[in-house]
Amino acid sequence: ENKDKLIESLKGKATEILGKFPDNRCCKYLIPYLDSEEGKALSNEDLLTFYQCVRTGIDNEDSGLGCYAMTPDDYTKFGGFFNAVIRDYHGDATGTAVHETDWDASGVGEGGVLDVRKLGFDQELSMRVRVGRNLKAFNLPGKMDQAERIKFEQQMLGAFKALCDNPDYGGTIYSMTPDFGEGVENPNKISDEKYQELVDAHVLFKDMDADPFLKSAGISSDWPYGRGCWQSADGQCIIWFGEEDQLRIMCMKKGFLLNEVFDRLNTMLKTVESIDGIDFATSADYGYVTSCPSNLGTGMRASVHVKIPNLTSDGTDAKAKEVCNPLGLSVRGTGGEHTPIGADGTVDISPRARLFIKEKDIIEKLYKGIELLMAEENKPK
Ligand code: ADP
Ligand code: CIR
Repeated sequence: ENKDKLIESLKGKATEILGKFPDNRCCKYLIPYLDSEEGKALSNEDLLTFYQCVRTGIDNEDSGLGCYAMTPDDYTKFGGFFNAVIRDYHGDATGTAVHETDWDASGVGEGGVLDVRKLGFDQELSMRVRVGRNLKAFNLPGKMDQAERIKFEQQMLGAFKALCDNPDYGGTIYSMTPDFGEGVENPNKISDEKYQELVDAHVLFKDMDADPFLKSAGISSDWPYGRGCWQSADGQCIIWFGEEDQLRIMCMKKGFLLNEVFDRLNTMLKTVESIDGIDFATSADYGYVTSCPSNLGTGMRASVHVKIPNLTSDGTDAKAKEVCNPLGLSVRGTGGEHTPIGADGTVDISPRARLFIKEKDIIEKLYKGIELLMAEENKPK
């Protein structure tokens, strides 16, 4: 009876929201899903998990996706729902595409070199490539409780120590976790000042509690337990733990050659995957599993910070988005998602595609995207 009530309430809210926000994919697909054979057969327990997955899209009416997975299994358990959302968002009209991984970028650019100086840049660009990854052995962050967050951090400490001991990386572990529970001290705890310094340097992520999308999904719960990062001695390799995905693995540096951050990340991932206890969750159809369906597949966001004062002369990113959208590029602020553009007109540009695209094609898309964007920026008025 309670089950029927929850189903009717979800469908009612979804219908109401769709009247105002027809692009809310969670609301669009949950109605036919709950009416389908698969939806009707959900046990009470699974229905509650499903509610946890879609709650963010009900609470945040302007969601584009409006759902997160709570465990890697959810993508199959609620397959009828997620499959519809995923193939719509990622533009797979065939409905049958299967994700393939390919990091071999030796054929892109000129002999594998993507040099932004060829695009007219005479100053170094800040370049970053990250991937989202999750371990099979743990729940996705939305379903983790404080104890599991601590356990996950403690398990990762072994991997981070292995990287610190590796002469190619070295480095430091920074943790925000107040304590490991039951009076156990956290040896890597940083001060609030250090945390802010690392956020300002783009090394650590911002306070997740301030993000209503993550909050409704439980992804920001128990903040700041189980949150922090490892950073290599040269500062360029970083692994976040406890953000939207269990792990965000990245390379970041200032330079001219986009392929450098891409190739170094590929090398670093091979090292990380060879460490005991690191077994990433994958899906046969969707590649690497991430919390948010937008990141499935490669889990990759490849970005640069570029200055486009003409396209941002009104102080907003409106014109930049107008130009970037048809190019398949996302525009973010200089502090990341949901932050303002830089005062000098600097924005964060990255290809939007992550699933049903190869890693090597993402980095090439970024290079070509910068070229097309700068052509618009420099067009005589
Ligand atoms: P994600 O990239 O993991 O999806 P965000 O968009 O929130 O998450 O960005 C996280 C952090 O990475 C922010 O501090 C952002 O400024 C920084 N960042 C992203 N791209 C670059 C870049 N090319 N150069 C410097 N910092 C970057
Ligand atoms: C949404 O559904 O709109 C949010 N949960 C964020 C989705 C992914 N991020 C994005 O599109 N930039």
